Amino acid sequence: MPYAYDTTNIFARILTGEIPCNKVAENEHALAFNDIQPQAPHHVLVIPKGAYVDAAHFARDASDAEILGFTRLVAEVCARLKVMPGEDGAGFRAITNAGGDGVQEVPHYHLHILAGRPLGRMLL
Ligand code: IU
Repeated sequence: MPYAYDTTNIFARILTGEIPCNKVAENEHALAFNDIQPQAPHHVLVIPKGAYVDAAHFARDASDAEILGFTRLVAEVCARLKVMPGEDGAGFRAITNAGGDGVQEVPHYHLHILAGRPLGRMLL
């Protein structure tokens, strides 16, 4: 179920360069940039460059190279933010919202990387 990039999809417009972003890292298959409404001292969104609507769509249809590139960029973001988990208590939270029940706002797959403060238990 590929979707066509269109002018209503803000992340597609960021990928085409039509709209600027505060870039954190990038590789051939993925882009990472700061969320405009950060929920933590560090709040980065990692998105694939391919047109995937959500995590399930990406996991089902992306190529191995795309999945590897995306995953490696997550590691690069954590390294750049200096939040790789270690004995100093550093760490991060990675979450993604999908579909209606997941309350996904932007229909292009994005992984939220939150870090920089104790994030508390996730209580749903
Ligand atoms: P969600 O998982 O789809 O609910 O989250 C969308 C996120 O995209 C949310 O945290 C917004 O602050 C963020 N965002 C952004 O960084 N830049 C934008 O231009 C828009 C939304 I629109």
